[in-house]
Amino acid sequence: MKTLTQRNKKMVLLCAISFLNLSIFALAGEMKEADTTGNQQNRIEIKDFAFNPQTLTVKSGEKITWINRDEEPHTVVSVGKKFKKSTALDTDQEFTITAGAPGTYTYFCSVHPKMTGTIVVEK
Ligand SMILES: [Cu+2]
Repeated sequence: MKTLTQRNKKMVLLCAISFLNLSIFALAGEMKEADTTGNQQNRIEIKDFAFNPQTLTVKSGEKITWINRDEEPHTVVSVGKKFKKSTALDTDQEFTITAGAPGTYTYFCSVHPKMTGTIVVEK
């Protein structure tokens, strides 16, 4: 009888350990997922003569990629030439820069100057 109780205790302990292990696995999985998202590129879609999202917040050193989803050519030009300008982007063509010093950067499309967007670079 005594041995049975001890065995039961052992089983309970084993169950607890495997449950803990599972929780740790779940936690590690979540952390990995969050990490992957953080490493993803920051994308701005150009569609229907607008930059989407209109304002994008990134961290210094991260890449920012614009992609033109319109049938019209568009450009990305920094107000005050704070970063390199793109060529005229054809449909599905991309343009990438690396975010520099923290600050707020506005840009526009030189073909359609009413198209504007903002990039906020954080430390
Ligand atoms: Cu345009």
